[in-house]
Amino acid sequence: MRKLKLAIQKKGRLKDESLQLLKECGISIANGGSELIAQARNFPLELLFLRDDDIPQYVEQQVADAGIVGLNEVLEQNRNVTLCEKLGFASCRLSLAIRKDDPYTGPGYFRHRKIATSYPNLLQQYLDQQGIPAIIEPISGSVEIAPSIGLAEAICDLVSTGSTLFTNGLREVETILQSQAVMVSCTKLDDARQRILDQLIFRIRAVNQASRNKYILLNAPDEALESICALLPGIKSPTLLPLAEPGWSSLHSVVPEDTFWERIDLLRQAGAQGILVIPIEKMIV
Ligand code: PRT
Ligand code: ZN
Repeated sequence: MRKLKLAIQKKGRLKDESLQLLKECGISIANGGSELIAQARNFPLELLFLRDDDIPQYVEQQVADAGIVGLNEVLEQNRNVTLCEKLGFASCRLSLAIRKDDPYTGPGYFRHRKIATSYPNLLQQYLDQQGIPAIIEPISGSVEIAPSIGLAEAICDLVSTGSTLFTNGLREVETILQSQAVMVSCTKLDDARQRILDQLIFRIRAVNQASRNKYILLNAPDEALESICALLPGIKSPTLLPLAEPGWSSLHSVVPEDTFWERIDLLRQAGAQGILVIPIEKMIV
């Protein structure tokens, strides 16, 4: 039987969450990534464990059919691969940072200054868009120390919490890319492998939709139902069931995680009681 060869990071920030995502998709892996290659037990998938920098190239060259890698790496390398799906983890941003006490008035600050980075192509694109000539110093690691050792006046690096910049006396002044882990695939997959990839992405969407939403149950007096329903549109519309007590109903719906607390306050003001909120495991819309 045909299998989809999926490259994931061998060691590093993306590995555990890539394996966790596959697990939540119901895919069980025979070994936890100690070897170079592992097989899925219950899905036509073979995993290749690689350095993240190599994944876009291996997918382009069809050594792997698909891969999970940071969008930052895909765009920096500009390989001929298809971007299939944003995966919602390993979120970070590629930002420009300067010494914290330096006054900053805008991107013009970087004119003719030296900027150290591991992302010279993305940085060059940004500088070209801004029409700012600057000197790019490409380095492969420890970018954050470049200003303190006198290698550059500014840096362009990935930031997530901002604590690395802070500890090195730097401050973030411009974001040039929002990144996260993505699924990429080879541009010429055969039909059988494309079908497996589509099935995998279908499952990933169900898992990610579920994690962005909560299932909500509440009781409400019938006269408050109209305003409460307007606050909880759900997937199609909320489910309403009469309670044993006359004049009251139970309402079930789905609420997005990011606006959850604001809505709870509005629901209580509208008369909702006995609110239960439950995680959703999979969500197929
Ligand atoms: O060995 P291999 O080449 O496979 O791994 P790697 O060391 O090149 O990559 P790794 O594991 O560090 O990162 C893999 C991917 O994780 C990156 O390509 C990004 O897509 C994503 N990611 C998410 C990050 C971060 N967040 C991140 N914070 N990658 C790196 N960082 C670094 C950043 O470079 C800086 O040094 O963390 C520091 C900043 O973090 P904060 O939290 O202090 O802001
Ligand atoms: Zn790497």
